[in-house]
Amino acid sequence: MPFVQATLPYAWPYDGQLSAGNTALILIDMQIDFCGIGGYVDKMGYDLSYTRAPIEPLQRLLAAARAAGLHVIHTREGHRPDLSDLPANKRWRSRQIGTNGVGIGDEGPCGRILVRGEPGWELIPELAPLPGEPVIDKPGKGSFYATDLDLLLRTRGVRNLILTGITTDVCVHTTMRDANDRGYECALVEDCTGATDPGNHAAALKMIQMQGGVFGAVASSGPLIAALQSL
Ligand code: C5J
Repeated sequence: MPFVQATLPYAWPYDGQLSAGNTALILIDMQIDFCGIGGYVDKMGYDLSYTRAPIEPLQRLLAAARAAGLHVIHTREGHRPDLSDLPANKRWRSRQIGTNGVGIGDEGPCGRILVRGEPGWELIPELAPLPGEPVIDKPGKGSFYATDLDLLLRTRGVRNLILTGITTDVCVHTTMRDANDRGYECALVEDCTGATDPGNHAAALKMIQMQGGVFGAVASSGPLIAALQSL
């Protein structure tokens, strides 16, 4: 029974039932607005190196997942151009931190911030989806809320989720918590995720490991890739 031995706090998945058919790699919000020069996170004044750090390890993990035949699913956070799916409080709060009161839905250096169809909302070219790989458009932080992700996973017989992307403490954690409640067996890949604040990244990894793995397990890409290569 294949386990990824180097995961914390337990060898993942819990029962060794790891196969290409029952496992999906999910890449969360690897968008220009979050990790591109001039995107939303850059404009907020954060150090972009933190959200760009996962790109290279994730390229290697993505190649291994595709070679092993895993399901690969990408997500994008964004809103309709008329902003009818953007809650007023989300917009208001984003304007508090943005430069000159500019927030979600407003014009930024890469088009309107986190608006579907705008350049900044696009996935970065380094991790572009292949034809046939679903892209989930989500209006919120979690990948299940107001999307058909759960339907896609269940229809494909997926029960193990390998979670990557940005940001560790927001969209990746929200997705992991929700997935865990839905019964998915989750592993978050520490070097294939990143946060705007390294302290938050570390805390997010620590939280997962309490209570015997309260939301699942934490993996790193090296041992995970080795496990995928032996499937
Ligand atoms: C945020 C995300 N941080 N993808 N979105 O607003 O984590």
